[in-house]
Amino acid sequence: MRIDVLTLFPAMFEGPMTESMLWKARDHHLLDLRLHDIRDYTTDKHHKADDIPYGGGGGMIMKAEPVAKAVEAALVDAPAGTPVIMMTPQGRVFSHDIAKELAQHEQIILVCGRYEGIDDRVRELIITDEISIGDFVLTGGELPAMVIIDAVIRHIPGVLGAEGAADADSHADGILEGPHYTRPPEWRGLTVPQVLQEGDHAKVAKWRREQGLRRTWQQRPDLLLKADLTEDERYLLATFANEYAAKKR
Ligand code: 4H4
Repeated sequence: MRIDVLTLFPAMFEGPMTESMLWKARDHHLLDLRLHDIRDYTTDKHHKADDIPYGGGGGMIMKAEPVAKAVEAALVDAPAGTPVIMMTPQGRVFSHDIAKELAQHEQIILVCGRYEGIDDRVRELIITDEISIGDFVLTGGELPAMVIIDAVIRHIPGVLGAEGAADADSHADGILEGPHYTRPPEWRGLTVPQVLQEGDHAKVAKWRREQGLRRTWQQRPDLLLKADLTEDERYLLATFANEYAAKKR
């Protein structure tokens, strides 16, 4: 998979994009990450990539032409339908499902805004998707781009090693993962659940699913409204509610 990142600050990507899983993905040619400095596409002698907003209001807005030229350069030889994604608080909120959707493409282009955003004519003419990583405003789209890259590459076969591991992630099937443990079996008076120590795969899988349901019920009950649950699992949730009610009495 190829990911093009258009940014005014390519150096921001050097650390995170050269560590562990991301580096392995690039080293194994599973990820072709290309950074483009938008400033390279300015044409004036001051390499101006931003300007004051029409109508006043303070702050600066990224100029349309350098961004458009950078996108056009990244789109050379790109497959038809390659997503050109702008990270913005106004976008659809990023999720596991969106990460999986984006991972299906041969190439995606991530456009990192700065300042108060990008001239809206870029959004009208060039951007095909707007994604937000949450309802807050950051100083730039670079960190959201790194979040998106990290989540998307988990769905590229071979990146995680254990095939299908991304499908076992929290949110993969609509609920959270349960607890994880490693050695030692006892630590500061807390013991690893016996079922995990015994290692019966079927029992472990059942325990993990139940623990995921319990954690989802406790931490993110909203997810349960959309999750695909069996009758037994719905019954189990009712027992959690009864346990909780009994404790409250
Ligand atoms: C873009 C700030 C648009 C404000 C930006 C606007 C996020 C986010 C983000 C730098 C850029 C900010 N990107 N998820 N949250 N004028 N990006 O904050 O639309 O308010 O992805 S604006």
